[in-house]
Amino acid sequence: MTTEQSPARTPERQAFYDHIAPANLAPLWERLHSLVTAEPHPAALPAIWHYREVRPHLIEAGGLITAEEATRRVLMLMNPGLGGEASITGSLFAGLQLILPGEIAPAHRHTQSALRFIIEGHGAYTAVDGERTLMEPGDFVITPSWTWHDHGNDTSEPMVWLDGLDVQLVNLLNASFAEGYPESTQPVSRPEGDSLARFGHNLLPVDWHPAVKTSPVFNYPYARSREALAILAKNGAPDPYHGHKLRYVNPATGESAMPTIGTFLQLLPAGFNTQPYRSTDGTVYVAIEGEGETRVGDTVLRWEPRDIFVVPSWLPHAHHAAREAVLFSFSDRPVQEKLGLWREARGNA
Ligand code: GTQ
Repeated sequence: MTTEQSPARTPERQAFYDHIAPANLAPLWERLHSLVTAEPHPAALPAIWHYREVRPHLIEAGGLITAEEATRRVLMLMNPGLGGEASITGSLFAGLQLILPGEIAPAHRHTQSALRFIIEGHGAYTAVDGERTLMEPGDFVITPSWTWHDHGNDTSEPMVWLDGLDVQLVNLLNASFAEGYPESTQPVSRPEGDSLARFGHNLLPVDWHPAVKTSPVFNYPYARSREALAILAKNGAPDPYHGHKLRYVNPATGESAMPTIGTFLQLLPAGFNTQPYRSTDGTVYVAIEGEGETRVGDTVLRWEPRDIFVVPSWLPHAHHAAREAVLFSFSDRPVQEKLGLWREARGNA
């Protein structure tokens, strides 16, 4: 029995529905087909934000409001299919954050986890639980749930990064808590690079046990990840569906670096076409290097470095790299995997 069509709404039935509505009751058979669909029907649409078009708006925002007054000066990437929701996919938030020279974004914490993927600028910092990390383009930086964090730019250039947060997931579950820190910046208690030394070299402190689900490494520098991809590309053939693709892991568990957001980095050799592929995790991509296009259903998204695009759940997509390309991506895949919901399909099946 498929659930594509509702039974006829006779006048007698309509009168019944009207009669029970005041009792907070409604007939499932009118809605079953839209509640339990044969396959995913995401409202989110494929979309792209070209950085060369977005950057002037960001800089304009920089003249309108300070990071301090805004708390976070972010232009949200609004999926055009989601009717003004602050979402790029059904479950995830994305925005571009600007910190101008001399500015700080004041310390606060929230139960939402955040990732930062650095787009432009060199050497501004984010501080997480007493440690600062200086950020470079391509770095993947994590703000774990409920950790104090503030951002600052002591350099002479603007700094821009892409924020990815699990806002919609946390709100769906009504599990949002947030609070401000009493000062605008938190005290620094550990030197820069401390976490990476302790946790980022395939070694762990001997008596350390993870207390939280997020990776203890909070900056995965691009220089290192890129080097791994370069060696993979030299050593063997790319996967037909993914090119050379790696996932970021929590070294303490081998699971995703963040519990709610999966993050990935892939290299597509020059001229390479991936085969059509789809999965249930709507995915946000950042083009870091190279040029190419991604076909998503009937839509073609042409990208160059710093562009951001989104592939909604279950839409077949294929990438073409005109030049050797590197893509960063993130999705809610770890959540779906933990719940036994995640699916993928290769080819157009
Ligand atoms: O940097 O803490 O894009 O709290 C949205 C909410 C960034 C942040 C966002 C946030 C932040």
